[in-house]
Amino acid sequence: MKEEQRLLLLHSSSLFFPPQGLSFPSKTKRYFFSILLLTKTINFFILLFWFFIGVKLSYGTAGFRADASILKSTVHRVGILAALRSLKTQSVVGLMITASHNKVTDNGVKIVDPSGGMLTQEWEPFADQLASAQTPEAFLSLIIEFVEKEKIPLDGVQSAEILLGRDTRPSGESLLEAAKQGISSILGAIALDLGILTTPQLHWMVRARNKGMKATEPAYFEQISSSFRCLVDLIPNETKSSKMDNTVVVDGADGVGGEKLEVLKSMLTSLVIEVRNTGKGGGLLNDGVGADYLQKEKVVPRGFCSNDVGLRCASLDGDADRLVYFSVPTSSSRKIDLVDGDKILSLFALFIKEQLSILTKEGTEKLDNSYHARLGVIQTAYANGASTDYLKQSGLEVIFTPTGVKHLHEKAAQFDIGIYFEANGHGTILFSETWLSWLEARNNELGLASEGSEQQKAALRLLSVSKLINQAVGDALSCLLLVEVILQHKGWSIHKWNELYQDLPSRQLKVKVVDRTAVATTNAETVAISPPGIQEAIDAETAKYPKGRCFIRPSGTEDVIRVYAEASTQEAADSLAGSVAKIVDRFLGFSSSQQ
Ligand code: NG1
Ligand code: ZN
Repeated sequence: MKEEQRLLLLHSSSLFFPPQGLSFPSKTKRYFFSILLLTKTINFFILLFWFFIGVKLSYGTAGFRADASILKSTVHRVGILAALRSLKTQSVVGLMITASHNKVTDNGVKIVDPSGGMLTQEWEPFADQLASAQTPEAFLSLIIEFVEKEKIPLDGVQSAEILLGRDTRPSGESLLEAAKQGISSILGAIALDLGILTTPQLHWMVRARNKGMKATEPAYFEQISSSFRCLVDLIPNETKSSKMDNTVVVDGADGVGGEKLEVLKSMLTSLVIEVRNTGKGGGLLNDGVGADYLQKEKVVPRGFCSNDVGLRCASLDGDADRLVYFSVPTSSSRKIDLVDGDKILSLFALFIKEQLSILTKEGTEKLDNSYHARLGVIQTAYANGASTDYLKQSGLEVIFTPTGVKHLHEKAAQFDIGIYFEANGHGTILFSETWLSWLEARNNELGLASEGSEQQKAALRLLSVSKLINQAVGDALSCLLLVEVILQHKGWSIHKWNELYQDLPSRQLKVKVVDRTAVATTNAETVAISPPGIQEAIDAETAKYPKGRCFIRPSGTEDVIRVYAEASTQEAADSLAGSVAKIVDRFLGFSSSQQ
């Protein structure tokens, strides 16, 4: 490494030293610490302080997340990491500042890989090491070692480019500055600040840039609105004429999604979108609103009321990568009928399967029907058991992966068409390049042989879906448009859709424990292999409940153990989750469990 580069890194990291968790609220403390910095015992004190604070960040399910006040140094380091990733891959990467559905005082940072997906898992351990380096020198030697091991061209000759985005959190601006400083401490690295974006927009833009496509916000809106309009044009005449309500009311969670949806809605035909909780009315982000709140609490969000009984409503999370639907069944209760990610998945899977079978039906002579797309559906253990049964009964191949988009996405990419969703509403449909090329060719053939035929319409619909739906990551805005157009295509109300199957009652709890890493799991996180004996205790409890299913796992985004339980009645699911939370407490915890 060049001396100039070494000094730049050392200087830049010193500015953000000490590391996360050690932010100083007052000038006095800062002064006190600069004295400490001069002593030879610094490492000892820092470690001691660090130890007592007990904050250990890990890259987790979705990057680093914590209270925003302790994140500056971490974000600065992730800026450096993003620049290294760009140099290594010789491609554009992204850096997003968001804590998604978490409370407004939290924030987070994650890297978007050149493909538009999450940072490669191979780099996660290095991210963890960087985040917990205790001195600028230790930090620098970690980088030197890693750069050598990965053969990263860190000579200032190669250039690196990082696209930056953030959600609407007030802490976002200063954290973004820290990221920029991190990036600028790598010679040849350039940061391009794209301002406030939804997380999926940034993923989309990184992917587009690396494919040589236009990677601007207008290009994003143009692609999803035009493919939506194509799908609307392809709605069968029988259902077009049905008296379906084409209005959807959307809860924007007082985050970035609402304001982006306001732009998008003006570019659509045949759909009226009313956005509430846009973030402009002074409402607090994710507070009593948003997809995560609805999925967990199953009650009417702020801004909705008894006048909304029967309407088709949807809700985004704070950075618009999750989507759930709901309706208010009666004016006398705050309860909602939730249509979660599993049901969005089911709707998408039905539609895709239907179009595939039209496309490949026998009868059109001299055309190549031979490519039968392999369609896969990917879920996690949090998927409602009733959804899995329904999908399997519908003849679909269902696969389970551990929690976290990176796992689901990776699995889905192994199919010609892979549909993945988390119950919380995060998901998308991936189309393989090979299959899309075949589809393009098939569409051309059909155009010549039987233009306007049902088969060609099916090909066009599938091509439009592949453009509408975000190929990089789950995207609430594009999923919303796809749900809406499929409902119009089928002439279904939200109630008809919700009746596809009935959810098994479930309950999710979180339990604070001394050390959540003490729980290790296997089998797509459904079996705990440590601490010893805990799984046996959980099994014994679960066996007491008809249709009982229960598992525990450490959260990747919060310092808790999550407990998930299903059973034949809500009381039973609540009771099973409660008993297992107590087991977790007994094996690992202090004594407190909360939802
Ligand atoms: P953790 O905190 O690891 O459970 C949560 C969600 C994930 C995913 C990430 C990223 C649940 C049970 N877990 O992860 O599905 O969305 O956040 O935001 O919903
Ligand atoms: Zn999110």
